[in-house]
Amino acid sequence: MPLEASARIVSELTTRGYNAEREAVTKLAAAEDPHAALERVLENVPDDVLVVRADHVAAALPADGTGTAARSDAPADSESTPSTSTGTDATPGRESTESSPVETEGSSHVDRAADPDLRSLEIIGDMTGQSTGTGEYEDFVSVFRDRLDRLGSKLRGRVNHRPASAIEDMPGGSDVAMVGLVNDIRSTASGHWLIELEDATGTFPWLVMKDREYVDLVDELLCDEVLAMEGTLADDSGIAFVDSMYFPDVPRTYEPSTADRHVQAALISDVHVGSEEFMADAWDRFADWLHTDQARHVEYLLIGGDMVEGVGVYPDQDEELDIVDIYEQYEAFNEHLKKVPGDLEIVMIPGNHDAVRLAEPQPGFDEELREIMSAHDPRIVSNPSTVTIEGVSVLMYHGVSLDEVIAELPEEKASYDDPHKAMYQLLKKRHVAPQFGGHTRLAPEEEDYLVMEEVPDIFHTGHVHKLGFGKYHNVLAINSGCWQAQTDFQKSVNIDPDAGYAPIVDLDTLDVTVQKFS
Ligand code: D5M
Ligand code: FE
Ligand code: ZN
Repeated sequence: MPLEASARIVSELTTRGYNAEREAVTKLAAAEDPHAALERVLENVPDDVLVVRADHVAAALPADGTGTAARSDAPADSESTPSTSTGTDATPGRESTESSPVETEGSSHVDRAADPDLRSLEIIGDMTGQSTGTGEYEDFVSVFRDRLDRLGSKLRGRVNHRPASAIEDMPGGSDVAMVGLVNDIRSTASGHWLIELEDATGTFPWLVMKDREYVDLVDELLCDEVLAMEGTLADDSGIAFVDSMYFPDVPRTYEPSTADRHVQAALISDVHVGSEEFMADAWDRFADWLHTDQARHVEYLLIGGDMVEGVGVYPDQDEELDIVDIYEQYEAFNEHLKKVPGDLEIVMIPGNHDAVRLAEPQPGFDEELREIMSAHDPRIVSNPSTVTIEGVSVLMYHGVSLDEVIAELPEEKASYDDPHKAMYQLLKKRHVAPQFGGHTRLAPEEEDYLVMEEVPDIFHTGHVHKLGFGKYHNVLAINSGCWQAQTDFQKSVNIDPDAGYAPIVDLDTLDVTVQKFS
């Protein structure tokens, strides 16, 4: 069956508000005149049907599948073609559809390769509705204390650490170690590096000599990340010379979990509906493809934020808006979401263009927006959240901190062209947004939801509108591109977005294939 014909059929059906069984599409594509056949089938399906089934096609077309013949032979009045009642006679070999009562868009699971009962989906770390922060100074103290406690516990067993306040009382020349938050990074007049570490007792300065191997690591440091340093105390005990640095990191031997059947997930982000640059055609091709045989193993769709373009996100953004009302943008997004198969499990987090608070963690959309985006009943959770699908944990984070990592680190360690390498840095720091105060805004909560307490099997981000993926200590990092063509701003700063791609992950092997729709 030519894929193109079925894609066209699916597209035609979805624009008219129908989903279809794969077998129905196959039958239509095989008709002599698929377009005419489709018209005839739609004339014949009962009004309440949202999913076109193979038996609807069989009943409306003659058994030899020639759509044109059926049309020319058929009476113009198609109200009640006698043979439409069961369909079983005209569809040899087809399983009975006795257990399909009134259909809804969500019931088109027959499209997929496997039984939906095999699916499993669990959310961890969704802070929607859990926000306790008041934005007061004390909240900042508690969130950083929690960060230090939790990431520090991953380091304390590895070094013989002392609190900052105790180090200055130790004799000069002692071996010493400390676990702390990076408070300040400065270069000295002589080209060395001075790094101030902070813990619950105070701060202590650590010096990295310019000729040491660790100078290279200093390039990677961000303020507010947690690490351990080991070294030798100066004679006056006022500073320590760094011999070793330790990061919370992902163990090199990490073994990710995989699904025990062949099942796939599509990981996307940055749809930006409402922008003049939203690529509706590419989206439609993606949605159509999801209905085809090639996509029959794709059972999960993860959307990593920036569903819509939003309003007032950046200066002069309104000049490129196609839809100016934020609610209308979400309504349009929902219309586009409707085009994907109704039997996908969809998980969505917000991004910086979405109508939730900008500071991270961002709670999932409010009730009003959930109501609007209800096509296919998506799971709506906070940014970040971890979703475990078929045993594979996926840490979903929109990715605003990637701008920060890319700006601060040398090109070879983090760049827009290799966004996954910037993600490796976040995995190494075990925190999705270590540095506070620049691009990344932090809403202080009692606990630091941005810490990667557990190692994810897959780390999924978006935001920088570049596609890139790779493995870091066996963790699959994917940054998922976008569905928005280059904006004026992006042109002015030379960001060339990867728009209209969908990375597809095999959950049983963690292999990635990229489907292109632009
Ligand atoms: O972000 C898309 C990418 O473009 C991300 O790397 C930020 C950057 N960007 C886009 N517009 C601006 C403005 N006006 N200032 C700074 N950085 C920008 P997105 O979240 O999709 O806009
Ligand atoms: Fe975006
Ligand atoms: Zn973004």
